[in-house]
Amino acid sequence: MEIEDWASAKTLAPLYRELKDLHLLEHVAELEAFGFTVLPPDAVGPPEQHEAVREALLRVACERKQCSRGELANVFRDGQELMRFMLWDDPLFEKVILAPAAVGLIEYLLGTNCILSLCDGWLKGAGDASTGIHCDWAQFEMPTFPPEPYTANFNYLLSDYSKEDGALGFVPGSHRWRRWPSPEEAEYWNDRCHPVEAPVGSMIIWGDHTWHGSYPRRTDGLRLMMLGTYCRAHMQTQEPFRQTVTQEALDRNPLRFGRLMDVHGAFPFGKSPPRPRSNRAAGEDTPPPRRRSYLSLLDSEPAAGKVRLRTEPDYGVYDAAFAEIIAKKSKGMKIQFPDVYRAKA
Ligand SMILES: O=C(O)CCC(=O)C(=O)O
Repeated sequence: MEIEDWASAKTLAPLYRELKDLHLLEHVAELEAFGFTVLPPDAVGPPEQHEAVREALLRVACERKQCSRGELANVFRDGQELMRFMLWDDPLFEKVILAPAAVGLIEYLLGTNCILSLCDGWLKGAGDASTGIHCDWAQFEMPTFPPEPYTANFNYLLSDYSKEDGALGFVPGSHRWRRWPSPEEAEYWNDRCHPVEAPVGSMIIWGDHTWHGSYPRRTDGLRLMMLGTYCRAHMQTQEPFRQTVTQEALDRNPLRFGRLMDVHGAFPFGKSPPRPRSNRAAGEDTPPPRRRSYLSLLDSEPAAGKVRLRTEPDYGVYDAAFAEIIAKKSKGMKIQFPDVYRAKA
């Protein structure tokens, strides 16, 4: 059928059309049915990209561990490490977190205004290290999950994955159970979960309801992976991208990157009425893209000034003059809450 811009479906309609054009609908169905899906390497990027990202990860790991390339396998023997906050360690990682197929599927799970929560490397050596069965739902005061995930991940495989290689494994269909595994269930599934066997360059995508863990690596060398976690736009991110992004990074990347960095996020409010976080506020002519508009997955044009760094107001100051203007404007007006049913084009 023809997917129109139905107001009720909001930005899901243009996203769906792009996912269809990119031949990704089968992955959407796998996410719905089983709670995870695997993108083949050619849907993620060319072989040179996989090789270059792998090299960058190894370079950063050597810098952080202060060791040579040849020593890394020993450093991680019988162990593993989630290397945190990698995004700014190599400009290549900016490309990774924008990978259209992965971000498209993640936007399907979290909404097209989702933001980046973390960007990490993961290295695991030969030996007994593994990850126990869990799910990534982290609203610990909400023990029964809503139908929708709040966060979603990609794992970008930078070495081949098999059970012997220490692959990630899933409990297919567990996302529908909408709860954490009990310790007994986690134990049960530890060596019964389905291992993802896939070549370097693949990306595994899943939402935070799906139970998963990993097998120990029984082959020599390192299992290498990059992990991206995205979250719903109202959430606190796990790593400080909004606080550390530079104007240069916003300029060299497409508009979607600024959204992923949450530079236009509305919160927090201070004492004064909130001012629109626009480029006009920064003294510029071009308005930024509206927070609710759809941004194409395929747009790769550098934003080049169209998105500006966030300017933080003095939260403790009450701007009486501005409050007066807002009060006058709204006299006799009904307070309008965002119309969640209308697509903002
Ligand atoms: O690969 C692993 O050991 C586990 C990965 C994982 O749990 C994750 O990326 O959330």
